[in-house]
Amino acid sequence: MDTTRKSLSRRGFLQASAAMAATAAGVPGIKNLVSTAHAKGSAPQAPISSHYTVCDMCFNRCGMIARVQNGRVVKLDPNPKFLKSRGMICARGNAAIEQLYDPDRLKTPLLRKGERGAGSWQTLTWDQALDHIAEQFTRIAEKYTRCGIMFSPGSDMQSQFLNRFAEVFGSFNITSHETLCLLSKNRAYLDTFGETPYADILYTKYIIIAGANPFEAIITPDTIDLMEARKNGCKIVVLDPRYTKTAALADEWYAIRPGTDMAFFLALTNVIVEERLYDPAFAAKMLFGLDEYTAHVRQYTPEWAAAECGIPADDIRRIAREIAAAAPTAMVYPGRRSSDYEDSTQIRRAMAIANALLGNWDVPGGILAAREVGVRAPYFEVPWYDDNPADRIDHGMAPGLIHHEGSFKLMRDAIIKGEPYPIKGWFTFKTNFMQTAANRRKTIEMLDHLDFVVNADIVMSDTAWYSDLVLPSPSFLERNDPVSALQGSSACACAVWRDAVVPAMYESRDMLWICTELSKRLGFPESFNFTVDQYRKWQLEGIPEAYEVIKQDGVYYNPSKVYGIYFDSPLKTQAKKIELFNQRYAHEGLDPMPVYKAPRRKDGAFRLVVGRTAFFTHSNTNNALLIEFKDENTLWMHPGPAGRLGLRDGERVEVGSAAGKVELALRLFEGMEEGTVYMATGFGALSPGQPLVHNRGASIAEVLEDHADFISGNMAMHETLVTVSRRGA
Ligand SMILES: Nc1nc2c(c(=O)[nH]1)N[C@H]1C(S)=C(S)[C@@H](COP(=O)(O)OP(=O)(O)OC[C@H]3O[C@@H](n4cnc5c(=O)[nH]c(N)nc54)[C@H](O)[C@@H]3O)O[C@H]1N2
Ligand SMILES: Nc1nc2c(c(=O)[nH]1)N[C@H]1C(S)=C(S)[C@@H](COP(=O)(O)OP(=O)(O)OC[C@H]3O[C@@H](n4cnc5c(=O)[nH]c(N)nc54)[C@H](O)[C@@H]3O)O[C@H]1N2
Ligand code: SF4
Ligand SMILES: [Mo]
Repeated sequence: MDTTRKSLSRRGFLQASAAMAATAAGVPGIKNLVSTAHAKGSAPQAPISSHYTVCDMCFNRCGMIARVQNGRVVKLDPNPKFLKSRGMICARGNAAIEQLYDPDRLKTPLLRKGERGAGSWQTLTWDQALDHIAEQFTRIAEKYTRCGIMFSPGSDMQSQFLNRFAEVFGSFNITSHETLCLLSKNRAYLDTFGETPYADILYTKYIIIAGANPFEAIITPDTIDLMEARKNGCKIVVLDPRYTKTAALADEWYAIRPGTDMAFFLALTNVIVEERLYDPAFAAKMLFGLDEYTAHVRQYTPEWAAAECGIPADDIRRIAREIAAAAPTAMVYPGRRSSDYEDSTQIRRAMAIANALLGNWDVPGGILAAREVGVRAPYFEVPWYDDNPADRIDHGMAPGLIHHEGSFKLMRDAIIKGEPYPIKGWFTFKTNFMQTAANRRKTIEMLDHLDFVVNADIVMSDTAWYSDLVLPSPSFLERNDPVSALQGSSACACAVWRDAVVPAMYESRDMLWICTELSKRLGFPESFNFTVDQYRKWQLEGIPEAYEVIKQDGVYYNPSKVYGIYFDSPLKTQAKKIELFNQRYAHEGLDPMPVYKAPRRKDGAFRLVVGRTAFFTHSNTNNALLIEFKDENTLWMHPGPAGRLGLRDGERVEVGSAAGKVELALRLFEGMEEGTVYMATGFGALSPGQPLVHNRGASIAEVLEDHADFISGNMAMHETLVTVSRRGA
């Protein structure tokens, strides 16, 4: 593998950008810009063409204009017409150029020789690679049925092709990174409002943010809107065991004890119902189970909650009165990642119920349901295979499993056990479970039960490193992608597609091409007999005007009404109202209203929590520009407990849990709740193919124990208790 690093340094990158000329060839509607160097009379530079694209450095998909000179992408700018990202691209978006020209890119298909993870590879042609996959899939399907292969498409505009492929091939066992991400929150809101909501932050006047960090974990437009709302006088209250960037910009920050948010929200709603601070007309029309809920939360007083969560009772009472006074232009931020606790669905339901009592449904500054953009998934036939098992492997293992997502945590356990049936193959695309799923050793143990693992990535991730066959993918700047409907807040629901800005480099091939070629070898070519442009036109059949608009502006907005759409329609819950009391839960033996259970505690142990940094996306850390911000992760700990353990800032410590043990440097930080420790994700890579993070810092996936949210099956990543000691002590 080529590990020489010839790409631009950050300083060079900034200088090149500053001196850059831009002309508008290729993009209608973008004004010609003139090079500053040229304007000063220096030698004319090669012309620069501009091309719409959509960033893929994280799932937000912000609109971009790529500037190309001499066939190379030289600068990325925000697309000013792209409302969702409000004309912004972040540091990671800018660093996409480094991702494109990264010398560590995968270049050809590679077949493992020798042990998994030993690093011996043979170069294959694409024909050989595709024949090999077809042969292995056929062999596994014949012996273990078609469900014997698991498919894991990551977050990508082409993931729908791998989904379609899996369905036609005949496997029910599809799962995605979402089962490590937001399923608890989705489950909670589906089971309360009948919808997964969007937050109208721009207009809100009071917001409680608990278990989210939008000034670092960037979500568009929420992050930008929160900044704007703050300027407009919105009060921000943050509950986080860490003093995050969001906490730093908030009006109030509480270092809540991890795992006790439900206590806070039960007490908050106790004050709202006891003092009748809700709108009675809204309650009568929209809420189901208010009487039961009022009786239920009587026990959860602010004084009781204070003892659990560490936030003073007077503050809880005051915050409840303040937010109720600001309602309905007020909210508890629904958040996104909720792969936290075994009780996360119920914790998020307590937050959803607080929103219900604020009456903020479908109004400005409140909680809005997704709007129809009008993009549709083209219909296709799915064959029936008689010998397949009845259902997906994790069926019935969590009462609120979201069927098309499943649960990676429960599937991995089932594969290791071999029950209810064996899975022997795995196709992963653009996802890196070795780093992002809790308990790396268990992922390796699962691999020991698999005969064939194929992975498509742009670099040799840890998951690729442990695969049998690795396929080189083009980065987002090199491919033509289908239409994607984006929400963010419902006010900016839009449709986009992506055209290649530069041709695909090396031997990289996109997922549509791979699925098309495999479908020919596996006997269902009719399922992939289209070009991406034909597919886009099918997707846009309901909104044909969008096709030309996307070409012209790089984005299409569906100018539909934003507020008050669902106010007079029955909700999609069983009661057709907002369910404070969930009848289905009661029927299934689950708590119909959230019941507080104190988190586990152990003397001398700390709770390890996860969370992101502004300049990396998950495990995408091997980027020469971004690594300049932070080149190693550290263990964050409050100086109080560190002093009691005799640990000093900067020294190497061992962090151990029931899952594993790692070693890294200690960072003492006053802004930590005393029982909590934290480390960033994406370091301590096993793969030498990621030289900037290979064996650098430590992998949190090695120490995180794998627990699941009891209701949704979502990974629960804050359930790990660790001990911390001096290295070698
Ligand atoms: N410890 C810890 N674990 C976590 C989290 C955390 O905060 N801490 N967060 C959780 C959450 S919310 C999520 S969403 C998941 C995310 O989990 P993953 O989806 O596994 O996350 P990434 O690390 O982004 O992995 C993406 C992989 O895709 C590759 N890639 C990037 N671009 C392309 C491309 O264009 N084509 C192809 N084929 N590959 C590409 C990257 O090289 C990388 O290997 O992680 C979860 N796990
Ligand atoms: N820069 C950047 N932006 C991203 C991503 C990225 O990787 N990098 N990933 C994107 C993705 S996939 C997602 S899902 C979103 C995630 O967006 P968020 O959910 O906002 O992200 P996290 O960083 O996981 O924030 C969780 C916060 O909860 C805190 N916390 C831990 N335990 C508790 C607790 O018990 N109670 C409370 N109240 N707080 C607790 C953690 O310290 C952390 O600050 O971000 C997205 N945006
Ligand atoms: S938030 Fe940043 S990395 Fe994510 S899509 Fe937008 S510009 Fe790209
Ligand atoms: Mo996520």
